[in-house]
Amino acid sequence: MHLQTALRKYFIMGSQNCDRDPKQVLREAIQAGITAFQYREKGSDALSGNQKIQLGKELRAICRQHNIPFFINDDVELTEVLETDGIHVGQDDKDAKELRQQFPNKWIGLSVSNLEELHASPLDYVDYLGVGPIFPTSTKEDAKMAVGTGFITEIKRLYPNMPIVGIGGINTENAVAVMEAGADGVSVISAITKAPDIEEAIAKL
Ligand code: 3NM
Repeated sequence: MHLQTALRKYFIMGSQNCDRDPKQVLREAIQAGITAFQYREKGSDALSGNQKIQLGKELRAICRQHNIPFFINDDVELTEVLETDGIHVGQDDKDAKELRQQFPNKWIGLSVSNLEELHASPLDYVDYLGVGPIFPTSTKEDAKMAVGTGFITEIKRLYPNMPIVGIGGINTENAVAVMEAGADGVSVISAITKAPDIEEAIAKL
């Protein structure tokens, strides 16, 4: 799959985001039309060790079965164990240049929250940027300040060829503004995991 196509409806989830079986949530989201998935076990309620690996294997298998690109958040070891299509890292995680050397053929995504981070980032080594939080969010415990959709337009002006996905507080109502600002896609957690109707939510994103 082409990366820009994959970014269009990019679902991120870990067990801590679900109040029911994450495998079932992922299956429903795939059925409803997500274009990529990121496994992100993070925060105080996250799984670790073998439990994290086991759920990762199950979610990876579901994505493989349906041809949905599978990304891992931050975890270099699981990138190898799960044979992911890509890895997404934050500013404080492993350096993108080193990752590129280690994984020449995987997609590498990097989070960017402001201009300072953008200018300090090794953009030559990443395949896409996760830009946000665009809107305020309570899903991420240490989220930075919301930047608004204008930051997406600004990055696209500076780097027209860099694929961008907006993240943070994006929902069925405001996703259109993120796309209109120039994003290639929207990445969401709670807009899907907390949706009363997953099918309807994903159709609107
Ligand atoms: N990263 P929701 S915001 C995982 O700004 C994540 O880099 C962010 O969850 C960033 O869609 C965020 O529920 C949480 O707001 C996104």
